[in-house]
Amino acid sequence: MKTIHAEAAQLPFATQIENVVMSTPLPDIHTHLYAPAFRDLLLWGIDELLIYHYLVAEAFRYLDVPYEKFWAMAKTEQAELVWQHLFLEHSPVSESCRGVLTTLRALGLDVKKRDLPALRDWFAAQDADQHITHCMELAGVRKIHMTNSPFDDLERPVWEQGYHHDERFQACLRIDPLLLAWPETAVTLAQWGYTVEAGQLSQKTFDEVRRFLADWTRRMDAAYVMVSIPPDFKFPAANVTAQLIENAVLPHCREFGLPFALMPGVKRAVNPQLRLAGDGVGLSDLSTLQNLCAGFPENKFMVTVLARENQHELCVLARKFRNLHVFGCWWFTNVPYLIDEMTRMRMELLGLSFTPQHSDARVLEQIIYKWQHSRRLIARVLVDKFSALAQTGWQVTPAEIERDVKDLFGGNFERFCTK
Ligand code: RAT
Ligand code: ZN
Repeated sequence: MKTIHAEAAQLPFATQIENVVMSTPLPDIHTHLYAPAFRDLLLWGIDELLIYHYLVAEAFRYLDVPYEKFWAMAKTEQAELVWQHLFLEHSPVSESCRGVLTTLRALGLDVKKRDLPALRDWFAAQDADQHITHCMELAGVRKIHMTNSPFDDLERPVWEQGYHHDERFQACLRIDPLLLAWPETAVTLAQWGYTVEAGQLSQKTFDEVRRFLADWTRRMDAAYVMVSIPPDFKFPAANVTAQLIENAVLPHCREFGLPFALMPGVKRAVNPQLRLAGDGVGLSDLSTLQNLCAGFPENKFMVTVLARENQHELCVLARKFRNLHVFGCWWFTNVPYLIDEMTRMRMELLGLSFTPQHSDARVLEQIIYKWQHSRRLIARVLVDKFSALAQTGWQVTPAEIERDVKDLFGGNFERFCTK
């Protein structure tokens, strides 16, 4: 009887929680989207949606065309192949397939017609700049964090020629080649006028790497410095990656007050023939993260891990170290089953002191489905948690619900960044 009463009593605030979660504007704190000034780097439209690397990996489950033949095709042909195999010849039940349909529906397009040429016509008629704002409104995203690499030959010239800030976008400095391909990167830095030595990590080299990081942090006005690292990454260690982190990246982040975003667990190019779709996942040794958080209390670490099996340990670490901010359900964990599990576990261990999601969108319109799907799951978890509180007699006010959702959707993150 008691439960029935509690359930009946929870109904009005369940609707309110859902409404607040579905409508609160939020910053998307990690994407691969670009402001229009970066021109072709901003991907959008139905063909790009269909050849998203998450879908390409799924399509190859059914395709028997040789990899090289697929890559030699025009994007439109690749998209047709994906459409044929993942949408027409089999029902599109995977999260990435369903995402395309959620997106089209939210844009007002009729998916049941299954009419790819008509979809192409609709996208071709959009004005790119207005379309960005429209997609952000539909997703409830108020700021898109980009992933900006000085090492990208298409992107670098835009910064060097003077990028005009677009208030919808926030830059973030991505440094994977610096930490994971030092011998080649040292040559590049030397060509750009930084006095570094590839063979020897002297104090001079660390200072010059810091000068490089400072120049690009200022040029981009970056919100944080970021790297994805393989599962076997260790810290402390005598290797170049660990040395550069300790002597250049961490002092740089301290000087500029920036979080260092770490994304452990990716095994790059498990199947290189799949190109961008060919990366895998491995279990990380998070004692590495413990060593970083404990050894550098003046640094801030924002972390998402790729392996499901690392999620619990990450939560426990965040209970020990307040300089660790847990965020997002990354890549292979960005599926309803795991978002639900991870969000519940995080809330049960960390309360509301984390950022439940980022989109990792590579194609503009993906922010619509990624956020719609995640918001629904987060709302369900919150309804359960507030219902459990109601059963104790604790009452939350509408203002408190709004406060808590705002914290989850950007408030916690923004405070962490300005600490
Ligand atoms: O999720 C993705 O699209 C991956 O390809 C990666 O880009 C990953 O998110 C990363 O930032 O390394
Ligand atoms: Zn990413």
